[in-house]
Amino acid sequence: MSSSAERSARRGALIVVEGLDRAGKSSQCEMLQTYLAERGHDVKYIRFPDRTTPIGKLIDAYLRGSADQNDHSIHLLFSANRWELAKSMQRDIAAGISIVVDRYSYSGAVYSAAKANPTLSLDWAWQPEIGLPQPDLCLFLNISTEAAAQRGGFGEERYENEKMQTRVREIFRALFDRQDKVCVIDAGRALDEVAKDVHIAVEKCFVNSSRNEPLGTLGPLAPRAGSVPSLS
Ligand code: DGP
Repeated sequence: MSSSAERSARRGALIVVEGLDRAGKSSQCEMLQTYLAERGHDVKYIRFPDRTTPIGKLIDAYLRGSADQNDHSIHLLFSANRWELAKSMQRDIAAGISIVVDRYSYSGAVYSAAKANPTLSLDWAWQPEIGLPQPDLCLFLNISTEAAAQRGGFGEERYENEKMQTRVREIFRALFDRQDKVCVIDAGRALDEVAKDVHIAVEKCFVNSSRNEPLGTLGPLAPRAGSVPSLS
């Protein structure tokens, strides 16, 4: 089989970029999309929440503060917003298209659990994510809360305050202790330096990934145990 035939026979990769607000996710996603396209990969970019769907419009109003929602209801709407796209993501991946995703189930579980609502634990929050497409790689752009706060625009939406972001950062750490396929990248540096590490991690994923197997689905969280990956 020729290399181009091999490439088209292989499924695409599902690559998620996560991080605090203002960690630089959107810039890195854009740069990664360009990087992959320039190397001959078919690639798409999507972001969650997708504010264009009817559910996304409810989420948008909630985030901007023009509508209120019960913590559990909004949590399930965020998840439903991902489920809306699940089938088309699976179709694209099967057709050999790689997808770069700006936020995913990890933000979904973490931001809701960070509200410290006693009936909305991380484990509860993860449940509706089970069965969604399983990323081949989750890149966590790690930045301190203080550094994120200093970047432009912080404070415009509902969760953009230091108290919430500090909780979010702690809970990402707890979640990633219970997940594999996560790569933590120091995002407190210049864009190009961060991009270099992103590209190295993605190249490794392309070489090592189980892309000869069909795309998996997210399963339950591993039990709480083991060492905590360092985010410092
Ligand atoms: P962004 O468009 O990436 O700036 O995300 C908007 C905000 O929504 C951001 O503060 C993170 C938060 N967010 C993203 N996904 C979810 C989710 O699934 N659940 C909750 N509760 N918050 C989320």
